[in-house]
Amino acid sequence: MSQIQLISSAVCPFAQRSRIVLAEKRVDFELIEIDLHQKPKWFEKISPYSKVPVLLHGDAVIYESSVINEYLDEITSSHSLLPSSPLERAGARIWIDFDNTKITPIFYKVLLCQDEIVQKQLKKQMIEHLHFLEHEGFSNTDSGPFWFGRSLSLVDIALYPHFERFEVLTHYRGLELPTDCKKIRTWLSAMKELPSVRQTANDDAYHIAAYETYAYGTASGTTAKDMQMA
Ligand SMILES: N[C@@H](CCC(=O)N[C@@H](CS)C(=O)NCC(=O)O)C(=O)O
Repeated sequence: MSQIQLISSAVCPFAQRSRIVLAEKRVDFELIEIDLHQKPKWFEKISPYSKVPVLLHGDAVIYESSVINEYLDEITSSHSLLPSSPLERAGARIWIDFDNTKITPIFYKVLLCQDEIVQKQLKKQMIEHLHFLEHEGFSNTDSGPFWFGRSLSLVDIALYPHFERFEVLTHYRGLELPTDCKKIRTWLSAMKELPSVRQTANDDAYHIAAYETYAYGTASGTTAKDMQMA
């Protein structure tokens, strides 16, 4: 296999998804960390959205964490992180999409919003999404803690990083992971024990500091702008 390089940043939850996949699939790769506040010129040239993660595989440039993760899953021969049946694979992609289009944008909106009345509505929406995930999504977990029971999948990996950062919402916005989201809580504890997650994880204090500019409305990066409009 040609040389694989992942352009990443330690703070980035989306890059963390791809780092977990690389670790799970035991891919030999080079990690290139960049400072998102001072993006190198070479990065701006190769990254169409000016965002990490970007995967370089030989001459190919692949971006968007969900796309990178499926690509990595397909080019590596070890156990797949997607189920074998097309129907179950479709189900996995639906929930990865749910994370990308519902949970992730609300996470940032709650944090970026400076108006307390709107914050309240956004927090309510987040709780609705969490209950939907708990009741409609985590339905296969009777045989194990992960999305598809015993085996880890790309759904778990897509969801995990923003749950690792949930304390940021508690700290800045008083939003807690609801106690009745029992399946999510059990799943989160199991995820935190995985070696691939431990290698890429940071603690609450790290994340709280990393999101300070979002919480005080001074973040000026591409992600903050995109999420305001999402
Ligand atoms: N949808 C993208 C999101 C990637 C993203 O937003 N990355 C952030 C870091 S967490 C970034 O590079 N932002 C650049 C900036 O804010 O200027 C993915 O899944 O890869």
